[in-house]
Amino acid sequence: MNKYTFSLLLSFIFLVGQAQNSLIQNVYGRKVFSLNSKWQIMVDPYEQGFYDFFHQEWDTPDGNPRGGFSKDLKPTKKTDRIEYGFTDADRLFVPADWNSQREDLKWYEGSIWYKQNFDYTKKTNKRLFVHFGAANYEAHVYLNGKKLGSHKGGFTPFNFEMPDSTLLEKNNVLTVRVNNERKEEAVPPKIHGWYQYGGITRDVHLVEVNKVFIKDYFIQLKKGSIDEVEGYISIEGSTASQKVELNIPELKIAKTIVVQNKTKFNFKLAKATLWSPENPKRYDILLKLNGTEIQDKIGFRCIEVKGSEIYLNKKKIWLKGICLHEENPIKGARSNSAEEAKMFIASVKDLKCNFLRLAHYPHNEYLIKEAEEKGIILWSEIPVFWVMQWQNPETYSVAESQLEEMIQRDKNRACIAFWSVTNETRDDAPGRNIFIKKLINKTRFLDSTRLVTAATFITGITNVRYDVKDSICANLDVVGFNEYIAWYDDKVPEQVDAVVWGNPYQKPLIVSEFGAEGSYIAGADSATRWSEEFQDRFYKHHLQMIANNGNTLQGCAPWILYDFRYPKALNPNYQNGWNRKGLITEKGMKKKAYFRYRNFKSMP
Ligand code: GCB
Repeated sequence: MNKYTFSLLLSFIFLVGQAQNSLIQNVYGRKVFSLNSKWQIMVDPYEQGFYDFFHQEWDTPDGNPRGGFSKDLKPTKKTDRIEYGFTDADRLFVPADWNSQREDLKWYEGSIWYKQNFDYTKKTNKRLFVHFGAANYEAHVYLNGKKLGSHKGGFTPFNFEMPDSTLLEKNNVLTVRVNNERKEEAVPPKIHGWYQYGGITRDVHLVEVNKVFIKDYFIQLKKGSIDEVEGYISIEGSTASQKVELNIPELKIAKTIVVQNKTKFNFKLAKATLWSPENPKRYDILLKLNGTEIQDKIGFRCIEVKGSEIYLNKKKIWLKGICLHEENPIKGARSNSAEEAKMFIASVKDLKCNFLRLAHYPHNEYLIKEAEEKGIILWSEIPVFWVMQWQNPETYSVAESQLEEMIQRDKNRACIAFWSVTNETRDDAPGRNIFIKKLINKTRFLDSTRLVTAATFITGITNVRYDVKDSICANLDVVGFNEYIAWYDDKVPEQVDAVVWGNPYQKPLIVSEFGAEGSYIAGADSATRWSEEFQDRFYKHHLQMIANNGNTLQGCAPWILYDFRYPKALNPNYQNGWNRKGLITEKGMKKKAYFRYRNFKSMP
């Protein structure tokens, strides 16, 4: 047995032992109790909470750990020796990264244990789940000392059922070990392009559902159609058929759909206003089973490729975009709130963009919903990034589960037009193409209505004519490429004007990144690298090049809206830990290139 077969076997045993419960669709539209607040914590760099003295996990296959911090033991007699304890003095906000909450945790990469107590009145006809919007990177979750499950991947949701047999009426103890160590085999890998914020970074909810409940649903226009809805509903808790009522009051649509396990349906939409950046119309949707209602707001739109062009609602569209990390630059912290989402989307609108590339991982739901409401088309991606362990089955399985969770969460959002499977990975790395092509196929299997894309890797050119070349392009619907001509090579911005992009795959091409660093430097001119003036000059020529190639290129998303924390940015004069390719500084100041890009008109 080689190393990888062995690790496949191990991951299989692991998955069987602690399967994550499949995701509940749209928790925000259901009956939930928020667990957002300050949680007690223990910083555990030596992993005492998870391993015993001989480095064996305290966890056991039957879900009943032999010891460790999940037990939350307290001394009861003066002879007791317990070398740990949660206290009120040590607390952190949830949701939030830990790095920005305490100076001593700024660079911490390891484990922190979280604890929260809650009361819950048990009801015979109900089931209770705990749902995490995200925890970076690996989370192990326990209720009253029993293991509920674990999850890998820092940007996608997961939930576990809390069984009646483990739940108490008073003082339930929920403990979570979150570990954010960077690892070669992880997704993203050890060296990636952003700050490794750790912690429970998105909302935590208790979700109460009926014994028999609607677990999942998909309601979107059928691929290529502007008036036919095609979808499915799936029920959990019974194999008998159930009557689900589906209502779209504004369109006077009231259907009763008989659902058994997972049932597909379709119906025509008469006279619906389609969702678009100009008119981001959404309809209230109600789904009801046995008197319990789920609420959603859904937009209907059709996104397609014809030849090498992109069409929205049967009309050709050009995507003027920008890239964004999920970071509040002003706080230097992960963002996860409706207010921050409003701030980001307001900047995107002010730049006169209709498109946003969410780099380099799925962003929080507040952002997606704000984009949906304000009419911004999104590109959402998984962190399959740079140098990965392409031949490690566990790495593939974590990438695929993040893809599934991303699509599962956002598949009813009209604003999402693109699922992206990778950013800047090498065509010639052994195993890479098999890995990526499997992800592309999986994406199409999970959602046939959207376009599959990727940001391919181009650092510079040798002459003025350039053809995007990457073996995965043949499998994509839309080809993204990142280019940094005149930043990461020895060209000067003026040489960019003459660049001509070829299109060997005859598919829509999007410049998914271009950018240069720009800081305020007193007395600098446009020849001064690192200066705002240089960045503006760089934009001038890249925008000219894009305009010259307007028929070949179907959109662009410059890198990036805000300066962001970047551990690779070690230039002591201009960077100091910040990637300065933003159009807005971390203090909120707009740079010169911001205004130039704002004035750039989308192509016809
Ligand atoms: C890239 C990466 C992005 C980096 C950027 C840079 O190509 O996709 O994550 O931040 O370059 O600043 O070099």
